[in-house]
Amino acid sequence: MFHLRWIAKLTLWVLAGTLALSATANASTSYRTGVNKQFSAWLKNLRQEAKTQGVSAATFDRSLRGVKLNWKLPNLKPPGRKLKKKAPNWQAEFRSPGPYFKQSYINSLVATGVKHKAALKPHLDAIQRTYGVPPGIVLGIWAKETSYGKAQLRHNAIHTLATLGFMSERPDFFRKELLAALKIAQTKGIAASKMRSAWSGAMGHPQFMPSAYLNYAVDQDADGKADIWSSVPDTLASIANFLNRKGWRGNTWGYEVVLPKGFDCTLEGPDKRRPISDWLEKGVKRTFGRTFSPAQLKQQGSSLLPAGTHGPAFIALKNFYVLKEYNESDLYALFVGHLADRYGKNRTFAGKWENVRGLTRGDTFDMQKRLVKRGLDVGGIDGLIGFRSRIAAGTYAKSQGLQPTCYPDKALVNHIRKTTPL
Ligand SMILES: [Ca+2]
Repeated sequence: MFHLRWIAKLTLWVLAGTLALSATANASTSYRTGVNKQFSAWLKNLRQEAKTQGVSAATFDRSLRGVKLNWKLPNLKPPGRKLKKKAPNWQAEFRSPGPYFKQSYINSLVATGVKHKAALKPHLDAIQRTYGVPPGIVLGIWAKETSYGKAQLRHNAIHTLATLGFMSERPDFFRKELLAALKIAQTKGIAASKMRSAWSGAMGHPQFMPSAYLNYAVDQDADGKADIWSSVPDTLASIANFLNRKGWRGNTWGYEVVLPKGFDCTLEGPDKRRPISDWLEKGVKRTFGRTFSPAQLKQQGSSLLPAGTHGPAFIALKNFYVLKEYNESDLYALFVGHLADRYGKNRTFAGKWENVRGLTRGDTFDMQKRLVKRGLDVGGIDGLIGFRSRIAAGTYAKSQGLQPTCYPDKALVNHIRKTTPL
């Protein structure tokens, strides 16, 4: 009896569950039908705007034929719903900067890059003559963006931008990029189906957004098209043109250096740049016993300490900050510069990246709030350690009579908690 009753109960429960599920499915289907209708209206409106910007109805219809909302993209904000964004993991421990420069990864990029450098020499030389950007830097960006064009670009730029322009965290930004992509299809001889991109709409080997393509892509192989999807010369020249226009001048991004004992790590950052000769007067030296030429001594350089005093130190030239125009991370710019150096002589950093783990993102967030309360500039309370947070941590340590390392650790965070209540 009991057994039968149990089965009956279970059946009811399964039935109820199925009904509830199908009700949810129906609600979800009708919700999506509604959203698809809004998307169609949005496209109609966009078609008009595109027309006023010179995109013909034929180009528009051809480029967006069969477009569907892609519900799998990250950070979507569908109409009437909340942003589906992954919240920062405040419990997550920071990785130290060291693993970003994994030697096996760099060595494999160097091996491939050296081959490309030899095979592409005539193109790279011509590009350097025109844009003044050395081969290693151009190859370094190509490597970092798409592994020298090997990375798979899984999206059609126009289709992914249509979803992001319609329902994402930054709809205006992506809508403008979508219009720029349509202009490329209209005026640059590139078919929409050819414009392969990452989910974000970053296109081709150099990962240009469509507006960057319109501003910086060039036709190096003179076939009439700036083809950053299948022409390597066009790709490399487009990267070089971007860097030239952002202000790249000369041969290098900066130099690894050795700091003297007791060096003031709070002197980091682009607003404290000074001639390299001044840094030498403070006891800074080049690594591996190298010296600076008289011309180099006159260059303006900033001290750069991605792991504070717990890692290699660098003098960054203005060109380093040009690389940050490509991607705003210090580590990205350093990676490209370091890789460029290694195509010449494959030698790793002289300094050692120490393990500086132990802090969570929440710890850093909390520390930043307290440092701001003390009137220090942390460059934004975001739980991330940029150079302004490093300087603020160092400045705090100095004010407390502690030895500054300019990279926060548990002991420093606890010290700040005690002295600076919120
Ligand atoms: Ca071309």
